[in-house]
Order: sequence, then structure tokens, then C-alpha cells
Amino acid sequence: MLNQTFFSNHRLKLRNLLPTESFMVITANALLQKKSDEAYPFSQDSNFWYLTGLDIPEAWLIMDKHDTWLVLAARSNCQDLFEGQYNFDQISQISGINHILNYQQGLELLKDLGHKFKKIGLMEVNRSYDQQSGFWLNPANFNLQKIIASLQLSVNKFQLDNLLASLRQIKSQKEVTMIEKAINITEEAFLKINQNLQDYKNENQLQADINDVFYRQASHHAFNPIIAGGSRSILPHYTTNNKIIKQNDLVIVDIGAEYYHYAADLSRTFSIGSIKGFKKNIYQTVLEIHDQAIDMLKPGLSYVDLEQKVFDLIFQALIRLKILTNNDKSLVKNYYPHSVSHFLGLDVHDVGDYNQTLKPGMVITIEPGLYLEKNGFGVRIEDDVLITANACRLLSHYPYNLGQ
Ligand SMILES: [Mn+2]
Repeated sequence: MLNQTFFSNHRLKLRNLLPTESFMVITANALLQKKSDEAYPFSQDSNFWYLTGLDIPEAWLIMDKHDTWLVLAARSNCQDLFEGQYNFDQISQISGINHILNYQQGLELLKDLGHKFKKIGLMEVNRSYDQQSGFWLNPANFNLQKIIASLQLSVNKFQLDNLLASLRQIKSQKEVTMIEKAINITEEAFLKINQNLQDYKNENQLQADINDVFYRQASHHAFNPIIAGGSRSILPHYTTNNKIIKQNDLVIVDIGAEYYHYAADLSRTFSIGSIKGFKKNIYQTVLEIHDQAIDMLKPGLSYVDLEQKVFDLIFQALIRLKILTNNDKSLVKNYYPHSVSHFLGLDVHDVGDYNQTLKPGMVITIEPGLYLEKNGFGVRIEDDVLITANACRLLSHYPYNLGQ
């Protein structure tokens, strides 16, 4: 599906953005321990994959304005025996990189380039723990910076982060095709849920059906699936997915398959049994705001304006529904604590600058939601959208009929 040109084109684009007299290094992610001698399934750094197509832990990509090298980490005999050795032909074939070095050669190259050039491009590292998300970051980048520091090169650092984000935020036709494949698989899972909807007694039964669809297509979850039934649906990031579902519960299913590392991110709110009265009102309100948000999308609209306009629509709806009884906009976050949109791509919350206008080739989500703690339920509807030359194109097509 993807050949080496896909990746070498990305390298060419990045190379054109590098300053003169510079070189750059970017590292693959490291494996992380799960328990004992067991690692978590490997998840590659998205920037490294974007530039190489390789799922190898702890490799480095080194580039200057003319040449490209791949440096492979040393492996133990045990790894070679149990997991197989590096396949150099395959690595070159996937990535289009022919200069493959071992770790020692890589260090020598970095020293040479450090003498030759004045600037080194690296990914920013300013922390090892992400306070907001509450987790530790992959240590590979931090390690690379330590190694670079130990070489004592007399070069100035510049950051690659924004350069890569500026490229990744605009998707090529091939990238859009990958995202659409991921969406197709995700929608197939919605279809299966719809077929079995009235039989579900527990959230984990939905997850089993979703896994079945994803794994049979050699896909997997791009992010931890959210299957939030009943009162759990008020939590936008609920991922426990093992609680009992009762008749008349709403279930928010927020899932995304991954295809060649590209993510889908879709949410549908299903109803176990028919939906009536206030719940239906809320559902219709979210759906209307979803439709209005999509109607706004076109190149030139600023991301900040989009968020503000949708926020205002939600504020007005809360007044109309008499959920809010005064004009205090600061209360909206109690019912709608997240944004309406984010970039989508190799990362589910993809890189990109939110202080700019929408541009053709951007792929974003539209996901209004309302979460009513007092009433014990929430509704979210999420689609994936490509910004086109004149307006936008919905990439997802699964219907909004609550799955009945
Ligand atoms: Mn999303």
C-alpha cells in the first residue's frame, strides 16, 4: 500500500526546511517494561515513522541537507534468537535508506557532522513526565539528548518539532486514503454493535465485538477505546469498559482503528432500547450542533473561531433547554469540558498549530458533546473531516440514528 517514496518524500520536505549548515537526529521510541521480562506492545514515535516507515525500537534517523543515515541499536543474542535478527534488505526496502550504521558508527558520524556543521536539529525535550496527562514520556528522546550532550559538539540546537508539525498537519492524498481505511474498519465495528445492540449486558461485550472487527483486519485500537454506558457516559475519557448496561441506557462508543499507523476517531451514542423525552432532546441538540459545526468548515476559518462558535451554540442550547438558568458562560464547562475539534493523523490528537486558519488537506474531528451529571447520562457524536479547497468533505459516513 505504501512504498518507500511515501517516506522519502517526507524526508525531502523536511530536508528543505532545514537551515543551511545543519544536520538533524531523531530517535525511534524505546520499548517499555510491562512486567518481569515482558514489554508493552511496541508503539513507534510518529515523527520517526513518518520519515522512515520503520517500527524498530531505538533506531536513529540522521540527515543533513544531502545525505540520510539510519543507526540501529545493538541487540542482544537473546533478542536475535527469540525475535529474529535485523533484516537490512527489508529495512532499506521499506524506508528507502541505504546507509545503515551500527551504534558505534552512528556516534562517529555524529561527531563528524558536529565538526562539519554549525547547527543540530533535535526534538524538544523539557520534561520526562507529562503533568496534564499524568504519565511518563518515552525515554528514548531524553536518552538521545544525553548522548548528544556527552559528545560535546560545538553546535547550536534548533527544534524539529514545529517543522515536522507544519508538514504533518497537511495530509497528502495517500495519507487521507489511510485515514479513510481506518475509518472504514471503525464503521464496520459500529455496524456490528448495531446488530447486537439489544443483547449487550456489559460494556466489555461491545469491546469484544469491536476487537473482533479490528483484529480480523490486522488492525488494532489507535487509542484506548471508550465504551461508556449509563452514568459512565458523563466521563469523556472513561476507559474501564467493564460495567453492566441496563435497558434504556445510552452508551457512548468512542473508538478508532489504526491503518498503517493512521488513526480514525469516531464517536456514536447508542441507545439500548428506544430513546424518548429529555434524553432524545439532548441527543437531537448535540446532533444539530454537530451539523452546524460541519457546515462552518472551510479554508480561512480560524480554529479559535470554530471553537468559540461551537461553544456559543452549546451555551445557547443549555439556556434553551433550561439546564443553565443564567448567563454565566463559565458554567458551560460543567456540561461540555472539552474542545469540539482536534487534528487527526498518525496521532489521534495529531500535531498542528491551533492558532491558525483551516487549510486544505487538514484532517480534523468534529465532536460536540453534552454531559449531564445530574441526569446521569452524556451524548457525544464525532466525525472525521477533510478540509478541501472550498469547504470540507466528511470522511466518516456511519448514520446518526442511535443505532436502531
Ligand atoms: Mn476525538
